[in-house]
Formats: sequence, C-alpha cells, structure tokens
Amino acid sequence: MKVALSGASGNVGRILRVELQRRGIDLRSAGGMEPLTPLHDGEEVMHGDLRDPAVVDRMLAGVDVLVHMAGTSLERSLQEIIENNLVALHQVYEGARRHKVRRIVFASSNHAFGMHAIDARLGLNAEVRPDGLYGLSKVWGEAMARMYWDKHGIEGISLRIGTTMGRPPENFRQLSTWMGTEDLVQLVMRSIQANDVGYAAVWGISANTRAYYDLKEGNAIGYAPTQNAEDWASEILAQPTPLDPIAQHFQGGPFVTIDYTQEQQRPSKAQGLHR
Ligand code: 15L
Repeated sequence: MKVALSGASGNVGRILRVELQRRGIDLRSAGGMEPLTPLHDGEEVMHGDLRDPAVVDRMLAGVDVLVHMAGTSLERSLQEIIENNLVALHQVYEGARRHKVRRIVFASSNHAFGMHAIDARLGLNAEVRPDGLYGLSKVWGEAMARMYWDKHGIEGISLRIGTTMGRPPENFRQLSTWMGTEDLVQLVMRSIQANDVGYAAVWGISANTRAYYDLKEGNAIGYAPTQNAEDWASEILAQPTPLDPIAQHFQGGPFVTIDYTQEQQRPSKAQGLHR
C-alpha cells in the first residue's frame, strides 16, 4: 500500500514522516515550498504548491491513501485560508478522483468546535461552532470529505486534532486538548489501516481526564488512546494560566480571543486560575 503524506515539513508531518516509515509504511512525503531530503532510502520526497494540479498529480500517482496534513494551521487572513485550506484542498480531492486514491485522512481541528464552552462534553455529532476563519475552513474540509465519499466513493476520515506537538502539555487548556506522540501515531496508523470506514470523524486527542469530548463513544477506526495529559496536571496547575478570560471560557482557547466582539458574553472579570 502506498501512502502519501502532505504537509510533511510541518509540525505534525515531521513526526509522522519518521514514525510511519518506522512502522513499515511505504511513504511519499510532500513538502510545501522547500525541497525535502529523504530520511531513508525508501522515502520518496517531493514538494510544491497543491493549488497546482500538476503538483497534486505528482503527489498522488499510484497512491492508495493520502494523509493530508498540509494547509494553514493558524488563524490567518481570509485570502490565505481560502487559498491553502479551500482551493488547495479542492485540488487535492479532484486529484484523488483522477488517481483513484482510496482514502483521504484529513487533518481537521478542534477549532471547528472552539466556540463550545469548556464544560460541554461533545459527541462526534456535536454542532460545529468554529472559532474563526481557520476553524471555519476545517468545517468546510470535513464537509468536503463527506461529499467525496457520498458522491465519488473516496473514503474520508476527519481527524479533529487537538494540540499535538511532540512535547508534554504546557498549559491548563492542553490538559483537555493534548494528544501525545504515541497516540498521534496510533491515530494515523488506524486511519490508514482500518477497513471499510466510508466516512468518519474521530477526535484526535489523548485519553485526557479533562477531555472536552466524550471519548467513551468510541469511533469508526478503533482508535483507543492510551496517554493522558493529566500525568502533567500537578506541574501545570501550580502555574498561573496564560489565557485571558475569553480564552479560558471557550474550548478554542486563544483562537477565540482573536477578533472577538461579543461583549455581552464576555466574562466580567478573570475567574481566577485555571478556569
Ligand atoms: C490547531 O488546530 C492548530 O493547528 C495548532 O497550531 C494548535 O493551535 C492547536 O489547534 C490547538 O488548539 O492547540
């Protein structure tokens, strides 16, 4: 089975390039603007702008599964988000049709749900409540994955990734949103290897005691996280939270504070540490 990994030079991609190959995945890693150097003899590399169908063709020729990690991963201008997360994503899906790619694993985000309050426990069918343009683009991406399964039979798995950066959790919010590297790798391996998924969404976090999501619900790919951010809770709770009152109130944390004008919902004052 041939697997392509887009966004291979990004924070998550860099981890997956190493870990997927280590687990015997036959990998083609695709970077953005900068050329990549193969990490092993077996690793095929390429790079380029995914808005260009010729680049997409090079990425997807002979590929069974695409792990699509490319795109803008922060709150940015509407133009940048549209180009990278809508236009390029559409090119990727059209390329998948041309090359008969069986499955696309799509890096969605917790920020598609970031306007839920932190005391909500979301099931997989929760209402989307994006916390900005980036989160909105992930709602569109999940819907695109759904549509290409329904209309074209390309399997889709939307990974609603929390916070994953190859390090322990660093603040109070991450006690809820963190995903450790072992769990990240398990999540992506299950996404590649699970049979007959059709379309499914999965929460991409560890088995965190303070998860914003109902992990008991299970998921279509059999992802069963084993790490827990709570192992770092005592150190984190001993520090003041770096988040402002808005960011403390909503699941999306600091993304919510950007361009937030809903004054009447604004908590009147800081609600103490770690709220
Ligand atoms: C994301 O979706 C971002 O890509 C990443 O940069 C983090 O901000 C993460 O969410 C998070 O919520 O911690």
